[in-house]
Amino acid sequence: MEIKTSVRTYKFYLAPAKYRYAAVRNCYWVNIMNKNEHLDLYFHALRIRKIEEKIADLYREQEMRCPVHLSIGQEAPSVSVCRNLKKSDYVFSNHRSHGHYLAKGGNLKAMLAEIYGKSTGCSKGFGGSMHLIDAAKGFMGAVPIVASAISLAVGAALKFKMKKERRISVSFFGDGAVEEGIFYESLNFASLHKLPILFVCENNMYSICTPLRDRQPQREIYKLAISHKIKSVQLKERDLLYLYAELKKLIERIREGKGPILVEILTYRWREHCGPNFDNDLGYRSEKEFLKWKARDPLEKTRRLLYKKNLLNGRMEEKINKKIDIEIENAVKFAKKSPFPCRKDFDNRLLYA
Ligand SMILES: Cc1ncc(C[n+]2csc(CCOP(=O)(O)OP(=O)(O)O)c2C)c(N)n1
Ligand SMILES: [Mg+2]
Repeated sequence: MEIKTSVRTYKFYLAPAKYRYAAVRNCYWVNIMNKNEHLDLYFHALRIRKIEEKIADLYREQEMRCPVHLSIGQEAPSVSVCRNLKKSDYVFSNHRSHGHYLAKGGNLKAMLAEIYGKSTGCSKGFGGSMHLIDAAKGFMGAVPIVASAISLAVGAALKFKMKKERRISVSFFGDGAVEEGIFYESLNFASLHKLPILFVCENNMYSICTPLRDRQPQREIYKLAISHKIKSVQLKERDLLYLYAELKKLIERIREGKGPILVEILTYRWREHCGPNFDNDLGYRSEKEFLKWKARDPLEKTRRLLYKKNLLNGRMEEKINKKIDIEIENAVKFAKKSPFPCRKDFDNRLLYA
């Protein structure tokens, strides 16, 4: 029996024990999932990437008048968490929310219309990219005030627990959010009441242009949860199949009523903090660092893995790409031709900034 590891092929039974265990560890997530799950993950991550690349292209036309925080390069956390959730579970998000919204099943047409400020948008054109919501799909909203949605997710988890519902609440936030007090209050409360909540810290090492090392003492973010007696793990961005399998175990544990978990996922934003451009020339991070992370792209790693396992081929890839392209084209057409909110839509509404 031969088991392939990412390093080389071992004759499984002849290999020393330490290599045998490593080989099994490296492969288990490929074996426990079925073919449809593999392709589903790849499809959704690719879809998010292509949608955001389209937004980046169209942004130059200056018809989208709201800021956009793209998650190109960071699709893996969204997909590997949200594809493990049920429609009835809740997701709360931050300013970089497109991936979370789409992976949870949010409506693409309503998202693009919102970014174009149109009345058919998911916030009726009043909110823009940072105020996405699709309550029917359990995406309960994006809030751009850093860390502020963490407490909303805790509130939802409290409701699930009080009503004895087997639903879970998920809070996505960045490494910058752990510098806010509400993060610690939320961990404290969730731990005390053993709430069904998954805290997901997407650590891309930057808060706008300031690196982690200039903002926080040198220690691992996930370990902050230990003092609150919350189980916590750090996951490195590998392929989507691995992340999905790891998160499945964690999410099942929460659903069984075993209390909150904090997961820190190491990731990297490819484009500028806000906007469609690359910004490696600004001087706060280097082209070399960007290229290092780009070479580790979980989406590309997954694609290669699927080819290797004969789960994907050129024809299938062409079909997947075409399906996504057509969907995006239709959604853009819908958003562009939708009307702006009219004067009377402003009556009795709160406006967001
Ligand atoms: C309370 C608050 N402070 C400052 C800001 C301005 N701000 C917007 S995004 C951002 C960076 C957040 O970094 P992080 O949480 O790591 O998320 P990332 O942008 O890296 O995904 C900041 C400081 C804000 N929106 N809210
Ligand atoms: Mg960050």
